[in-house]
Amino acid sequence: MVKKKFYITTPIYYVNAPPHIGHAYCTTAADVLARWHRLKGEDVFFLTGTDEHGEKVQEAAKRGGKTPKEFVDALVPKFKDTWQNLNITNNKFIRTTDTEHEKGVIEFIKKVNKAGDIYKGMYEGWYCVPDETFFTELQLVNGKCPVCGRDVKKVKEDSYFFRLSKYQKPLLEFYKKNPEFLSPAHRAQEIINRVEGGLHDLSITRASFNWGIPFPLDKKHVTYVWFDALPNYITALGWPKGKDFKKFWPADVHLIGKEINWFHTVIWPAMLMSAKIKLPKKVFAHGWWTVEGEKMGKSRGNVVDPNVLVQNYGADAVRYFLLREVPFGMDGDFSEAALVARINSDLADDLGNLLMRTLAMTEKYFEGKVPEISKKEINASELRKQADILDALDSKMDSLEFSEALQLIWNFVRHCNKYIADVKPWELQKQGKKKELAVAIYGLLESLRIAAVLVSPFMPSKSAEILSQLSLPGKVSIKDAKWGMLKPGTKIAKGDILFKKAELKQDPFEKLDLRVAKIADVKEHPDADRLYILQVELGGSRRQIVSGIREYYKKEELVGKKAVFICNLKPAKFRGIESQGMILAADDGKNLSILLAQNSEPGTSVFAEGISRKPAAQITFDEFQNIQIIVDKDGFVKYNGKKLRIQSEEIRTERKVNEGARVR
Ligand code: ME8
Repeated sequence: MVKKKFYITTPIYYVNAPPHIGHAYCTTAADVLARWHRLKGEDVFFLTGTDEHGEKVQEAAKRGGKTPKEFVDALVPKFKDTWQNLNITNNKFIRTTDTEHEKGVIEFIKKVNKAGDIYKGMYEGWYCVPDETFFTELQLVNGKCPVCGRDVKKVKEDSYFFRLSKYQKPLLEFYKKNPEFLSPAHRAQEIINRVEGGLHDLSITRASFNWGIPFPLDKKHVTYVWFDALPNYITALGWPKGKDFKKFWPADVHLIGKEINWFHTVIWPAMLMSAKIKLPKKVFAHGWWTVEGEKMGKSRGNVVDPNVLVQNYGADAVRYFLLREVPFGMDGDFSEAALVARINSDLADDLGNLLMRTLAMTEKYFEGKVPEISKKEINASELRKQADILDALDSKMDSLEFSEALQLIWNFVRHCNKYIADVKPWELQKQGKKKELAVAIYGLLESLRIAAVLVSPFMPSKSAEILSQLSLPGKVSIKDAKWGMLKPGTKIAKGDILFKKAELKQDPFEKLDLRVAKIADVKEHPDADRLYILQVELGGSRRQIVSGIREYYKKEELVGKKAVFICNLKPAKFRGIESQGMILAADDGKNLSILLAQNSEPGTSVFAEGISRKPAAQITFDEFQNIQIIVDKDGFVKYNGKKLRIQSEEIRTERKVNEGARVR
C-alpha cells in the first residue's frame, strides 16, 4: 500500500537577527504537525529555512562591515541551533542563497514570462527598508510606514511587473471551490474582500540594490524578495524535475503568521497558476505574540530568546506552553510567569504526579510489576472509555487546534488523577481487595502509556521518558494508542520525576532603574577632596548626586553631558551631603569613563537587550555591586553579553578604557 504523504512548511525567516519566540512558535507548531502525521504512518516532508536576499540584509551587512554572504552565513547557524534545541525534525533546511534555489527561481520566472505575465514598466512608490515592503502614497500614515511608523523612502525606477490583476477571477473561484485553503476561517473574508476590491500588478524586480537573484530577463535587475522567497516551497523539492516534487507537491499546509497571509493566499497562488503548477491545499495564518502586553522588538529590548527558555525550562515545556496557552490562529501574550504556571500545574501536578503516584503504587503493591489481570478485566476497566480520545484528537489536529487537542489529553490525565482519589488504592490494599487493586493499577499504567503515545508529537522527550519508565520503547505509532496493550507482569522502571517545579527566576539586572540624565551643574564637595556634587536633570525632575570621579574629570568636561545613572539606589550621605543615585563609570584600574547616551532625552530608560525592566523601589549598593557590567573591546557596555541600550542607541563609554573594565 502506498503511504499517504504530508508536506508542511514554515515561512523562511529573514536572517537579519537571531530567531525569537515568534519564529519558534511557527516552527514548533509545524514540527508537532509533522510528528503527528509521522505517528499516523504517513510519509512526511517538513521544510523550514531562511530568506537571505534583499536590501535589508545588504544594509545590515554593510553596517557590520561584512559582505552580505558573510553576514548571512554567520546567522544561519543560530537558526539551525535553535531548531535543534527545540527538537525540531525538519527534513530540509532551505536557504535562498542555495544554488538549487537560485536556479529554480530563474526557471520559474521564465515560465511565468512564457505565460505572458511579465512586462516592463515604471515603479513608483514608497519603500520601508526595515519591513521590506512597498507602499502607495495612500497607504502611508502621516507620511510614515503604516506598519512600523518609521520613515519611508520614495522610489521611482524601471521595474518588471507580474500581471497579478489577471488572476482576480481565478483566485476568487479557487477560494470558493476550496474553502479550507484560507485558514483559519475567521481570516478568510478579509482576503476575499480585498481580492474582490481589485488587484494591482506587482513589481517584481529592483535595480537599486544587487543582493538578490539576477532577473533572467534583464541582468540590470534583481528579483524582488517575494518572487525570490515564495518559490522556495517548490525549489526545496527539486522542482521542476525532482522526485520529491512529484511525490510531495502540492503542500498540505503552508504555516505562516498572519502578517504574510496576503503574500501566501493571493500572490503565491497567482504565481503558481501562471506557471501552471498545482496550488497548495491550505494556508494557515497563525496569530502574533506580544510580550507582557507589548509588541516584541529589538528597540524595545523585550525580544524573547527561545534558547534561553529551553535552557531554563526544557524544550518540551516550552513546546507545550506555546501550543497550549493560546488557541492556534489567535493572538496571545507571552510572559515567563504564565510559562512557569503552566509547568507547575499542567506538567508537574497533573502529568508528572500521575506518573509518580502510579509507579510508586505499582512498586509498593505489586513488587514493581504490571498487575496480572485477565483480558476480560482489562477490557472492562473504567478508564478504558476515558482513554478513547483518538478520533476526537485526530479531528482537532486536522483543523490545527493544538490547544484544544492538548486539552483533550489533559482532561483524560486529570480524570486519571481523580480516579485515584475516588478509588483510593491504599484503602483497597488495607481491605485486602487485591483483585480490585490490580484492576485499578493496571488501568492507570495503561492510561499513562496511552497518554505518552498521544502526547509524543508535542513533548517527544517526556513521552519517551514515560514510556521508558514503563519499560517500553520510545518509538511509537498511532496503533499503540489502543487500550490493553500493556503486558501484565512487565517490570516497570520508575525513574526521576518527570517535571520539576519551576520557579520564576528574576535576573538581578531587572531590578535596576538605569536612566539617562543630563549633567546640569558640577561643584566640588566642600569637605571631601575627591568628591563632586552633581545636579542632574532626569526629564522633568532634578537630582543631586555625589560622585567620586573628581580625579578623572574636570568640571567643564562633565557639564552638558548625557550619561547613565542608577536612579533607584538607596540614598546615602557622603560627608554630610545626600546623594540620590549614582553616575555609572567604567574603570579598568588606570582609566575611568562615564557612560554616554548623547542622542537621547533625559529620563529615557536604559535596558540590556532581551532583559525586561522591572525596577525595584530601591536597591542597595551591595546588590548593585553583585551585578557585573563590563566594557567590551569596542567600547560597548554589556551585562551578561547583552548590550546596554536605549531604544535608539547603544551605550558606549565616553573615553577609551580597556576591554573588561568594570562598571561601578
Ligand atoms: O516574513 N508572534 O520572515 P520573518 C508570532 N521572510 N509569530 C511571529 C512573530 C510574533 N511576534 N514574529 C514573527 C518573513 N513570527 C519572510 C517570509 S516566506 C516565503 C517569507 C513568525 O523573519 C510568523 O510565523 O519576518 C511570521 O510569519 C514569521 O515569523 C515571519 O518571519
